[in-house]
Amino acid sequence: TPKPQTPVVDIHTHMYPPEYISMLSSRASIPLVRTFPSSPDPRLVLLEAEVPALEKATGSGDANAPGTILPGRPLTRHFTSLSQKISFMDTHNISISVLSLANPWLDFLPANEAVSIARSINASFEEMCGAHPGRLYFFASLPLTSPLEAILSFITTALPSFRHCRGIILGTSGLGSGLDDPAMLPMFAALADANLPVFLHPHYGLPNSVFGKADYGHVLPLALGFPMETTIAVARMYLAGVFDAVPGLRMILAHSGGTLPFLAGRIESCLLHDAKFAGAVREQGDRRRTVWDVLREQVYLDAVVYSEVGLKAAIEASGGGKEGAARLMFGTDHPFFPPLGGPKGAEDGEWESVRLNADAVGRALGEGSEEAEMVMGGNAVRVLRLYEE
Ligand code: 5CU
Repeated sequence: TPKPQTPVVDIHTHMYPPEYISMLSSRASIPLVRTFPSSPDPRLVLLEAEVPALEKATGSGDANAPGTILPGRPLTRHFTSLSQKISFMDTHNISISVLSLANPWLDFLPANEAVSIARSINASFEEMCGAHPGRLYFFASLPLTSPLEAILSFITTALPSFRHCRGIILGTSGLGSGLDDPAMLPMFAALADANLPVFLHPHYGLPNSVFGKADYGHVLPLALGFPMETTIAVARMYLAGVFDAVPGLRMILAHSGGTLPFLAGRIESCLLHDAKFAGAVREQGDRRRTVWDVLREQVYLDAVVYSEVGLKAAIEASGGGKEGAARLMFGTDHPFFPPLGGPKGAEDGEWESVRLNADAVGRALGEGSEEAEMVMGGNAVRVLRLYEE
């Protein structure tokens, strides 16, 4: 009998529902949506690194000159349209997508509006998932600018009403002071009790000053700023003892954990050689859980790293072999990183960014191997309970 095919599951795939785009269109500071006469699509401006270009374009007549590079990215249908998402999935043989609101989520909302907007945005995702049974699930967004009690109540009372919710998406700012903030512990505990993994995603990057004065487009903030942000956030959680305090917490780290697989050894060594931690290290002895233990027990990594070299490091850091491969999950980062400069309509065909990630899985684990199938979908089905009601 033929082997039943494991579905391909994309766990890193974003959308902005229409009400979110309306909010951005009325804003004066990032995140915002702006139209420019020289661009057929409105521009979506999200990142601090895009502010200098935004100021240049809005402060002078340059934006209308032919050939001018406009700030941000074109806001195409790929960011907002459900039918476009399904068509993207079909083009790339993706059976199931676990959708999430893209950055910066609800991080910027006034406290008094956050809960009602969070209800409405998550309800939009629930409706989209309901319209395509078996094909779509989602990571919910939390009203993080609300008082903690309201967030906890959102987790325990609102989220269970969303049948297709399989976790939450979270940025690195948490309640405003990062994820090592002790005030985050009740939230992490509530998520662990609800069996909802946290998909951790960067947005804030590194300060513009570290990237110098020359304009290298989005390369440095996205290739380096995003992964460092994730690495620092998780290292802070580890050093603060969050993983020990909430052993049921499960994190899925975007972009294969930033640079964590590569730097875990250095984090561990710096800790062992730091006077601040020496006493605790001695006292805990063999009971101390290392960064490596946390990676193997409480962390999953997406496979959005675009090369088998990074992917192999991620698998090794997650335990290696089959154990390590069981902790990685395929993703596309759609609608970011579309093909550029091709013929009109190229965005509706195959995306090189998707192929790079799928090829990396085949190269790292063997095309068609059991481990490759686990990463391409089997792990997501198991970890995110995709076929359960
Ligand atoms: O291209 C970008 O700026 C991004 C972004 O903002 N968020 C994301 O998930 N990927 C790429």
